[in-house]
Amino acid sequence: MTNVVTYTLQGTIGVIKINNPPVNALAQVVRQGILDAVTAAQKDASEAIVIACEGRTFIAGADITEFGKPPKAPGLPEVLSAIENSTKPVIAAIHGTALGGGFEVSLACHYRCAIASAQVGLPEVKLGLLPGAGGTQRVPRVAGVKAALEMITSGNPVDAISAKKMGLIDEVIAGSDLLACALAYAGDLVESGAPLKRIRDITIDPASVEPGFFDKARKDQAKRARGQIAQDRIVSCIEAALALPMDKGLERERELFKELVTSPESAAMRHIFFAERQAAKIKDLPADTPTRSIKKVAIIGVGTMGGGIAMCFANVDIPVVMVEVNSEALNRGLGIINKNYSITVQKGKLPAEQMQKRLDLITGTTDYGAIGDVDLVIEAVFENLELKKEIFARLDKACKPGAILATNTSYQDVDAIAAATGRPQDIVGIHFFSPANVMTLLEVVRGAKTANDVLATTMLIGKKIGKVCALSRVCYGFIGNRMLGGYGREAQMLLLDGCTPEQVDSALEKFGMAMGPLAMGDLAGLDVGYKARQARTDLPDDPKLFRMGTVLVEMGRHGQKTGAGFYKYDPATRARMSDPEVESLIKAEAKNLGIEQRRISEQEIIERCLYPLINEGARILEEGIAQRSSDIDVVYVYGYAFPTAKGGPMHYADHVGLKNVYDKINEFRGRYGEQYWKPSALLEKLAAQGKTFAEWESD
Ligand code: T1G
Ligand code: NAD
Repeated sequence: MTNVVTYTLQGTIGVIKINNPPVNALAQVVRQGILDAVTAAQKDASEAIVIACEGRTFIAGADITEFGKPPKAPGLPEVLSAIENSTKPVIAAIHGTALGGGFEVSLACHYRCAIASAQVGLPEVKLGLLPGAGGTQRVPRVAGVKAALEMITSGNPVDAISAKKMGLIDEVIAGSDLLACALAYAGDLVESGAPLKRIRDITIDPASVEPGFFDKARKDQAKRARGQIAQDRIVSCIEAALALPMDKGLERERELFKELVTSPESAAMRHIFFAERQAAKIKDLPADTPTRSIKKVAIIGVGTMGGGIAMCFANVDIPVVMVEVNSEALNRGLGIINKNYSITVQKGKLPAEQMQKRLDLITGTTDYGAIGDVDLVIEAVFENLELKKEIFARLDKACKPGAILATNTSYQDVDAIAAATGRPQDIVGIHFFSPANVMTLLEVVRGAKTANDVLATTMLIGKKIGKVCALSRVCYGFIGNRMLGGYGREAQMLLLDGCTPEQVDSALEKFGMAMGPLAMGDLAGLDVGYKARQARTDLPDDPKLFRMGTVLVEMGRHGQKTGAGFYKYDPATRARMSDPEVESLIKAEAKNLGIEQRRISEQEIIERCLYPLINEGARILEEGIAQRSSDIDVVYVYGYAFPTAKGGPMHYADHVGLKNVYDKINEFRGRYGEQYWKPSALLEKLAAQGKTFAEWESD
């Protein structure tokens, strides 16, 4: 027995205790330990066995770091059949999150008890996998086929009380001392002569689903899979649970699990799992860097972004003061917040009293004097550097020493904004994505003088409001928007070369992007990009550059907000429709520019849009703007809906092979010119060395 898994006899109950921080993942040593303990318990005086965990949670799944490596014995199925075939009742005592293989361990037990705050779930689909140790066969036997399908294809956890209603948990423990209660529960089971209740012995009523149920389920899953394949395989497993005897069903599940665990989709999604956690770590910041307490927040400007940002803080019970130029703008902004919460309540996703509680936390003013006591200010006024500098100079006077002053700018120079104050160490960029209360990403922009505790505090408060944070140094557009330039440019160049807007967007959507670049432009507003380009002085003097965007804006077609842009939009459903008028406009412009149009393959569309993005990502690494290539992947997956099943642009490039990417960029350089297609030095070097971005580490 190791100190990771211990086995003791407490009275007549054998207790298997797992202690494998941080989340008791089922590493080989844990699997071996459980197997040894269950085997030992069969021969000793115990009358029942309790499996419990130390630390913050019950087993949170298989050890994801072991995937992609040669499997080590014992396999989890072997451990689970030892539990299930135990001659003495085995009880799982659950706290925290029993997830994936951890929940499957408990489902192999004869009984499950949990504290009320516990959660259980099978999140494998979020890693491009499926429950590979009986979850797809045991859950439908207990909770029914439909509930199992929802639980396993969504991967979302279920709280203990709901799990009890579903039959997945037998006992919700009222007390706080889980082990004591579990021992008592085990004792009661022994005393009452409770049977060895094995889920595998339950048969599923074939009439519990209507004919064609699984075909419909496959179609539904395919609609929202965006390049993921796990959902489809999960439907097949649950179908097998209904059609096959348990052992055949387990075999089928294992087969499909093995297919997924070796798939590039799952490798990409596991990459993002760890990349997200890595991104939260700032390399040169000691883990024990002190943080400042954030008890009250102010937001300057209650426009599109300000309102959503306020909701993020009110949602975690932090009071917010909104500051606007006048009461009309203030009431408009507060009105939008109220409307957004009402919609969430109407959808049944938020209790009305919760809405009121959050609204009560949000107040408004036009007086900067009213924010002297806040701990954090986030500025979200018009995207104009001079205006932002003016506001920060005012904040410098109005706010208490030690308050963090942040800007939500999308592009502007955070150091220039900091220089407008006498406290540049307290200035940081906190770049939310629209809609701010929905999008998960937060780009934290580190100024040249930003203090370590300000950075550590910003990363921490970002996690507290449910965001995934990634660090960027100061440059125009930081990581995400800077890389987007080439992606958007080529999408419009492809129109002049012969594509229709639908051809460009559907190629990227088939690749897995939630929305193609031209439709995304229509959503954000073509005028936003147009104004930003008008303000820039460093763009090449090329009549082809963003030509169609300019033509459409000057015609008043600003996108969804004017009902037409690259597409026209159904006023009722907002559905996009191809517009022959735009297609003839494109042909006319191409003719004016002397461009001979031609048929263009989907592959070329994808390469011409994604490779500039990857190339700029490599420059961003070279310049130290991003700490690691996986941070860039996190930015794109959580900020720009890049498909998780591709792992982000840098992971995708590594998957394609940097030599291939480099060669293709060079080919485009030859065809379309040096100014847009010069390979970055880092890409050139790594391609020559046969290395990957993941292997490259900044010094
Ligand atoms: N394996 C390895 N490491 C893990 C891990 C796991 N399953 N879960 C977490 N970690 C690490 C994580 O990288 C981080 O490390 C630290 O633990 C804390 O995590 C056969 C195939 C449990 C809800 O998908 O959802 O079982 O950065 O920062 O916010 O059917 O972690 O500190 O070095 O996320 O409190 C299924 C994954 C696996 C659950 C805790 N299980 N984990 O959240 O902490 S597949 C999962 C989580 C499987 C079987 C299949 C969360 C959490 P570091 P954290 P947290
Ligand atoms: P917006 O035009 O919708 O709102 C700006 C608000 O600021 C308006 O309500 C205006 O009244 C207010 N304001 C202007 N001057 C002010 C002052 N002196 N004091 C107080 N309030 C003032 O703009 P937005 O889209 O919310 O963008 C705000 C900032 O967020 C910009 O820097 C923008 O680049 C950035 N941003 C926008 C998005 C997006 O998708 N819209 C995404 C990320 C970041």
